[in-house]
Amino acid sequence: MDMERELSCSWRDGPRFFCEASETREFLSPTGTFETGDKVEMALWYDEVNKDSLRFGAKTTRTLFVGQSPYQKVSVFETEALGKALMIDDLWMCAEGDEKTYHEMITHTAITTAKKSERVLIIGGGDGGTAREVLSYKHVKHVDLVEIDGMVIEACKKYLPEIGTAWDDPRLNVVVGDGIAWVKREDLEPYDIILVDGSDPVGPAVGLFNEGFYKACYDRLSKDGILVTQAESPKLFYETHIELVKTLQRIFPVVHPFYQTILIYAGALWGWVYATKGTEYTEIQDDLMALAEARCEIYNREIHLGAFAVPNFIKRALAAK
Ligand code: SPD
Repeated sequence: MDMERELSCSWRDGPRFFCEASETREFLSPTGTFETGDKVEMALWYDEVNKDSLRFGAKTTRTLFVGQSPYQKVSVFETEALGKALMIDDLWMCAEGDEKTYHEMITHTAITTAKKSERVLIIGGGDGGTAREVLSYKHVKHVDLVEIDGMVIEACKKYLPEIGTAWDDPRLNVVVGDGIAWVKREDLEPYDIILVDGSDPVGPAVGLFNEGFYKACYDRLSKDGILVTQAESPKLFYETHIELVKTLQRIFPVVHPFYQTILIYAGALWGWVYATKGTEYTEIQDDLMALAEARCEIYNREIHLGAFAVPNFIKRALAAK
């Protein structure tokens, strides 16, 4: 292989990384052989590793931010395929080229069916994408966004301003604090919609997958209130997903999981749960759907209705005790 020989150990050369081959090997891709001591260029990939058996990765061209908060590791990268992306504890949270699917689905499924959506609570959502979608509606009067980790908000404001475009909206009240404690407060005015936009169930987000938390959410909702929560991959995190749907079924009279594909998320097929005090996901309000369809990249009436189609393996699991 036509490769310059170098003797020094691994080093960084701008955004390109190299290492020294420690043995002679033949590779299929790129085709060729390198020998001990050859300088080998390495692409810098960041992978979300699941159960030590699957990787979901992106080739990165720049590391913009890496920090350790009291809660978790926060990283922002520039990726070749999906633009800038946020990882928390080495798990993908959002990527510019892919985030609209997630933020549109978590937001508009609730708003287009809500009888009232003046007061909205977002738990998590530190990248600002969900707040951006909620605040796109002029009739929304007040949004509380309660994110436990100030570092996530600051990193996203600085490095992902294209995602959080509504930080300065006067209707948005950002609280850096514990969302679980927030929903237990009995002095709060009821919310018409609660959106749980937390991260995966590791670190501070573990408590967002807990019955006590969702009971408190139920109590904080207004008469016709709607809750939508992210619910992990139904394939890769099957038990977590099923358990979350069943937990919500013990609390809310109407509960429907729904699905959409998110390229960067582990398992690609992603789940959310729609839980209400009575409203059905089919009760679409035409004027609100028209507003959503006018602005969204993927969300529309057909996507909304189709997303609630439940795969058989999930139907069976939910039917079983
Ligand atoms: N690993 C994916 C977990 C998704 C949870 N929320 C994403 C944050 C986007 N606002």
